[in-house]
Amino acid sequence: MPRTISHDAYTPRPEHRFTFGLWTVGNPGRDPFGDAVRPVLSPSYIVEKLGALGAYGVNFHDNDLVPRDATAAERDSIVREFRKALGASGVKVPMATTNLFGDPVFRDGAFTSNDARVRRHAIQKTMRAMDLGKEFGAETYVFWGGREGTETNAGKNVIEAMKWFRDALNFLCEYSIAQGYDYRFAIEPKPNEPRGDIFLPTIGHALAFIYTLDRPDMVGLNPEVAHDSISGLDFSHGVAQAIEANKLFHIDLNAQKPGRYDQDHRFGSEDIKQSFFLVKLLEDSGYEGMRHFDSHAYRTEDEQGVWDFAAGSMRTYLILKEKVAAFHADKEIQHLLGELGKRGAAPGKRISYGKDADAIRNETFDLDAMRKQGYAYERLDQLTVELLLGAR
Ligand code: DIG
Ligand code: MN
Ligand code: MN
Repeated sequence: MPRTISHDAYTPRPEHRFTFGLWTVGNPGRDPFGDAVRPVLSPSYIVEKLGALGAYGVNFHDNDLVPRDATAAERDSIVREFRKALGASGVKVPMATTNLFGDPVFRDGAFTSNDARVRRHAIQKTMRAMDLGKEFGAETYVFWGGREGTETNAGKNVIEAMKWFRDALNFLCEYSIAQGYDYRFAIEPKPNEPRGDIFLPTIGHALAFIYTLDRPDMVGLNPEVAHDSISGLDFSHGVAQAIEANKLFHIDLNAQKPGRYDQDHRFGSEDIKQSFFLVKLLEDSGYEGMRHFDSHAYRTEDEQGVWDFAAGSMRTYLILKEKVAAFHADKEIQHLLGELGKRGAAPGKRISYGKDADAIRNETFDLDAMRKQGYAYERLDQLTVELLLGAR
């Protein structure tokens, strides 16, 4: 039995909705300082292996599946092969996206390049990639603007760039409607890399931008753990804001040490407590979307290591999901949360001017008592840590 496949409470199954990009387990281990260390894996083989591991779906950039220089006949044969592999394994294709960052033509960006011909080419390439995604039933379309940004502001009018970005998304929303594709678009923020600075760098920037679009209802977010960690932000806070705004359309799970380049490590392999709180947020909020791992195995790994990476990503999520249930069942934790609930932390304790203005205007407060009262977060966090360490 390969060491990767286990059969216990943490064995992933399609209903868990775990997905991987072709580019993740297919990552050959190339980095800016070294060549590929693993052979290229075919899309069909990847589908077969992910299906065997219990994944629900696989996602792709257009060129992960159909190389840029493929002829029409080659495209058709690749699509046929891929469809056969999907049919044999039951693996789905929930999300698709466009590679608007690999081709040198996008060196100054795609939708926000200073060259209008590049901007138009990027839109055309995305239209075709949307067609390809829909051939496999993709429902979410991700926009990661990896090249939308600058190294110097000397040559870029960022106000104009925002308008170009908006034009592209407005155009593609209309294309989706005209084609009857009913895609949900998901913008993926990232602060930098490969550009010195990337536009729409955080969940907040992207949310604000979405509300300037012609059809904001069609556009949400695909936030990624590592991209917020790079900026030193608490990722689950951004995800909570996206959920509260009904804009969490997809999510990229991985792991990252703060203050480093985008490591895209295996989910849960770095900050266990942050990973726990993220899983708790997704599960407690009833998030029904994909749990997409946008990450890859260490460059040290051979092919078996890649499948260890994939299996570990899903297994850790399920272990943390069980810890969430243990958190909710823990009497001392729930007692402390109950005390906070009585003080006003319980959901639904809202105010409005119409209902509360008079009461608040005339309310008296025992400020001395309020100043003295603590919140027992030290005990609450200690109990959480002990639960995660298996000490309770
Ligand atoms: C990088 O984090 C980006 C690309 O891998 C892809 O376009 C997107 C979808 O997960 N994430
Ligand atoms: Mn990343
Ligand atoms: Mn990503």
